Amino acid sequence: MSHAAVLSHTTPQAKPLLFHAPTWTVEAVSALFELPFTDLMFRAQEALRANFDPSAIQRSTLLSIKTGNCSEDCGYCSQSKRYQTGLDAQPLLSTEEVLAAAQAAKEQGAGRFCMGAAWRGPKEKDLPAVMEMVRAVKALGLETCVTLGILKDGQAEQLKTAGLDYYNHNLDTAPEFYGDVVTTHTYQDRLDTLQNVRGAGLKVCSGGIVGMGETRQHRVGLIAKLASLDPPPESVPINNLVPIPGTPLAGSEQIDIFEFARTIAAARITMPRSYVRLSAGREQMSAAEQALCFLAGANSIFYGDHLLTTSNPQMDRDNALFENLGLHGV
Ligand code: SAM
Ligand code: DTB
Ligand code: SF4
Repeated sequence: MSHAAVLSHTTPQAKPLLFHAPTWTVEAVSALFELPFTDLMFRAQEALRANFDPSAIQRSTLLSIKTGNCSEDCGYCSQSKRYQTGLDAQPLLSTEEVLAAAQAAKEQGAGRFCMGAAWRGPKEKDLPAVMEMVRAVKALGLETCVTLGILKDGQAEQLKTAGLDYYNHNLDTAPEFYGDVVTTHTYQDRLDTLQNVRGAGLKVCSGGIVGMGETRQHRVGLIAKLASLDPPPESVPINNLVPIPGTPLAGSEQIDIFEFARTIAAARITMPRSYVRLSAGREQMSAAEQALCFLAGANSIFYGDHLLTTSNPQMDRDNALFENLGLHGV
């Protein structure tokens, strides 16, 4: 060992007094994407194994509690009222309906129940009903998550008092591409909501979508932005675009599976203690493609026959996949 190396291991100055997570610049994330594929997978497995049981997969079940008729123009979404997607809109479900779905999810083995509403954001009059749902689901012993859009000051605190664990609000893509996908709200609106959620002491679930016609640099930008949130989100959903006929992004070119796996690996390496979720788009993937995503460091899935308005693999198919790969759900 060189003198300098010995010094750096023994001098007190070499030991930082406080632990600081590394800051992930766009350049540093870009360098990860450029690695040879097998090196990237290896780095992702190292990061996963340093922090998690690599064969334990967190399972969240989704329910759409209010469907369609949304004022926003997100170019990927079946629920915007601006696009003819043939969706059957539904007003807010009752707590009884939500509770029955949560009970079934619990019996099937889900650990978390996520409730999604097609709102720009909740109105004051909407919150008490959602809070009642959160209380009821929490009382079943499930972790709770809601995704309701942009929150106004004080709303995150109200949800916290109802026992909410996680708030999902995705950054979805890089800041410079966001305006190509959505024009009715801004990237800054999304960052502000994430800050409100953090400020209320809730756990953050935030990720994005790939396959919207973005460049690799935009995928890099998304991961760098998520990883630079301080602290980073506890849960990071990576969605593969589910093309919805009638939406502006319906004709986007499908992303190459290796590029998708690279995005998952970059999320794993830059946010090593977070759950990285292989999210929408799983139904269109083969078992081998999903296994590649687990090798890339994904350790969470949506579990249940439905996402919000589109379908997800049947639970018995997922159970068979887990059995085959020696994975277990948590
Ligand atoms: N309205 C709220 C909002 O926009 O934050 C919550 C529901 S919204 C449907 C939640 C997330 O689902 C979006 O941010 C996006 O990441 C994802 N999503 C929606 N449609 C999708 C699609 N067609 N393919 C992949 N992901 C999609
Ligand atoms: C997330 O990142 N993906 C979920 C959840 N958070 C709310 C939603 C996926 C939606 C896929 C298209 C649909 O079913 O409408
Ligand atoms: Fe509305 Fe959310 Fe869909 Fe955007 S993603 S149109 S805000 S439901």
